[in-house]
Amino acid sequence: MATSVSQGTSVDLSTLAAIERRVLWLAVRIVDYANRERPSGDALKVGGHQASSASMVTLMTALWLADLDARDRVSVKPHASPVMHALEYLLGRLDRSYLTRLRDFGGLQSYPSRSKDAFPVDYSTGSVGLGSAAPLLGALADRYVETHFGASTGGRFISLLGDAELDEGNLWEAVAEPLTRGLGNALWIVDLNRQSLDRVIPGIRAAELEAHFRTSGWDVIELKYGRRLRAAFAEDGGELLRRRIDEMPNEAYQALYGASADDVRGALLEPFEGAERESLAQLLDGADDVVALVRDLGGHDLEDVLDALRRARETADRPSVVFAYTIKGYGLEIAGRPQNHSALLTGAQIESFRLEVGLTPESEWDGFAPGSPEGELLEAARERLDRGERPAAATFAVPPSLTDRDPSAPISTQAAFGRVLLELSRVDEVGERLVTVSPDVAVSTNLGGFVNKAGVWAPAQQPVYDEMEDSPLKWRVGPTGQHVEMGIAEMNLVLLLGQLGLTWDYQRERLLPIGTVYDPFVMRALEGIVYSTYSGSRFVLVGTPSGISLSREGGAHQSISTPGIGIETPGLTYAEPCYARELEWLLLDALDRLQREDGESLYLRLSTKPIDQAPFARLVEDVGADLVRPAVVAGGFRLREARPAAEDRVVLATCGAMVPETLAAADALAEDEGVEATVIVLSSADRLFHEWQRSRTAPLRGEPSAPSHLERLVPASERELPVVTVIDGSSHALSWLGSALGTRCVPLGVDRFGQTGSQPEVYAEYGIDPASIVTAALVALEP
Ligand SMILES: Cc1ncc(C[n+]2csc(CCOP(=O)(O)OP(=O)(O)O)c2C)c(N)n1
Ligand SMILES: [Mg+2]
Repeated sequence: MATSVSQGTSVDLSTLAAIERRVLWLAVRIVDYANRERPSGDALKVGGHQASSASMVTLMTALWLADLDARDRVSVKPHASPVMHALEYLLGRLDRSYLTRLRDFGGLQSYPSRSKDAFPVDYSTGSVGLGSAAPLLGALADRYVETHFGASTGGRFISLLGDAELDEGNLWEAVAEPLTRGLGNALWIVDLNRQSLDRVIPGIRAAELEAHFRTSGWDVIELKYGRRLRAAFAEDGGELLRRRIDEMPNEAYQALYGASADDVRGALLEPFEGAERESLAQLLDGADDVVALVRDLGGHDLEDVLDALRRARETADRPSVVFAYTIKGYGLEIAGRPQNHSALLTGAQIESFRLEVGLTPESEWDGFAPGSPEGELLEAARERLDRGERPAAATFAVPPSLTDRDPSAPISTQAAFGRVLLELSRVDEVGERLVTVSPDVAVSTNLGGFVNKAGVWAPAQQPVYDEMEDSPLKWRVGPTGQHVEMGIAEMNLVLLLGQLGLTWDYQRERLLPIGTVYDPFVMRALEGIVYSTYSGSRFVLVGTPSGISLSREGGAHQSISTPGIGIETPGLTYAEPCYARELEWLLLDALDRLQREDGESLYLRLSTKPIDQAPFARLVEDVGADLVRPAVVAGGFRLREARPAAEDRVVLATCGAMVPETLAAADALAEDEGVEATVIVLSSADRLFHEWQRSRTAPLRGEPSAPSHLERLVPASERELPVVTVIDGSSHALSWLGSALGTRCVPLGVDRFGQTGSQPEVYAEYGIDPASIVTAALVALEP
């Protein structure tokens, strides 16, 4: 019996093939049961992907059972999740009860999910391109923790992706990033079935795609023809057959599926004439089954797949990609059909498939008996894949504060961030866990000081080039560096940040990752941010500079909707401080929170506008840091008090760069209009809102509702007062405050694209200058 040596042990191929068949059955049946048998509870279709799963069954069976070990981490293309469920079940790592619970509430997730699935999933996938790029950046994060703490997983970071997924540009950004070159611990396997969701992919793109990888230094392994085709190529006329198949557009090749033997023969012979035609005709006439011959693809040949995996394993100096030619719907009636992406087998087709695999309605969910050849192969794989007990990553105590002084000169939040980071780098333990990442904007986002001190990271020491001599930047580049300098692609930045924020899980070594990006480009990176937080990653993202306060940079660089994004993204708290110490407290608190089991990430929205620190220093002096600090961290503090006796009173609520304008408006209201204003600063509108919202909705969850910070921030005596909200961003972000306080609210902010000008000019144009705030307060006061 044929065997293949893998992982130092030989795998019996016929046993592996028997399991492969069962995996196909189970994956298909898992989707089938969810759609045809389980009561759905609503009128919507349940869905699931039998054809996309079938396409990967050979690849995944070979990978799981004869190649992977406990150190490897794998990302599975979203539509092949049932294959993973079938394998995990056969390995005894997923309870049988889950097989009938695909897409059920509390059951198996539609697409692999780290946070929601009932069994350990290495990588979440779903949005094509992200889950498959993430492991490449995970391989990079692994190198980082290896060079710093000797904490590599020791394994590989593997992506299993669809061929149409390669349309997603972010994958190519990740491949092109110089830091991902040479990562021998990365492997991609492309399920090349020539079909996307809607159609057969036009043309023959594989050669072009493979060339892109080669140019970027990858080892490209092609698994194109199965052994029957290869044998046919070696015969007389075989070269013609190869040429014909190679040159045939995908649409024409795909049309051969489901065609009769005569039609297949006709299509293959079509371009040839004379002697060539005769030679190929002879070859085809001699073949036992032309239909099976043209379908003989490498991605469904277990032995070839194992050979390819072995070669990839041996390539340690650069990433590998396997182009595995497959058939979408392999082994099923829907194989290769153009519209099969969401097609489901009929009840009759399921019945005959069940018979074909030798199962009955009673035995259809069974695994293999212990002691059977299949059972033994599975047991060996289970042992190899067992990660055992892994200690939790250590946590690091963050100091309560770094300074007890406010800066005497005006300073922007962005500059203050740079200083705080530099001071943090000197703190024991915490300092060495810091890692910063920036997409070519380290200097312009004030990481320069930190980078000068901590150095730039590279896996090996780099020479210092002479031209750097006159530069204020003294960047040492080597394995002890703590700043990862990337190319401009913002998606790479946030995906790497996401992976650095998961080393507590993958390598059980905790990092405190901080990424900086120009705030408007948070939107370019947005899906990667969501991907990372959905994956349970913990990091600090700094968007700076932000808003129209970046006056001279004009509309293309002035962010508007990022506060709303921050408020609305789960797992990420948005904070927009104004003062240096406010920023320091928020950041220190975040570094503590991101280490907690139920922790979260922080998104800091900063600015380059120099801010006079005196109002905050006075507040701390008057009230005491021990009272101001918890309020800052809870999302808001009172900066200026209205005289309670005044007849006309308003509440002005603001944050970040708008605090000075709001204070000026409060003074003008008092002096010119006889109106007294309380100024509250929303250090984190996100935290303030969500805590208030949770307290309001507590009874829905059967919990008692405790007062929220908002009620402390605006006591009952002020709650009826009209409120004006002011933000350098979409006015909508703070406008909820009116309804939260149950009062009239005039929200000010930036609701049109920005433009170039001086700060006072643009503030006036967009209605967030002191005069506009005064007018808004008077409007709010009107009965
Ligand atoms: C970003 C994103 N866009 C669109 C989709 C919807 N979608 C899911 S699968 C798919 C096509 C998949 O084709 P391919 O990658 O070749 O996988 P196959 O099913 O052929 O294995 C599309 C467009 C998605 N999941 N994510
Ligand atoms: Mg495809």
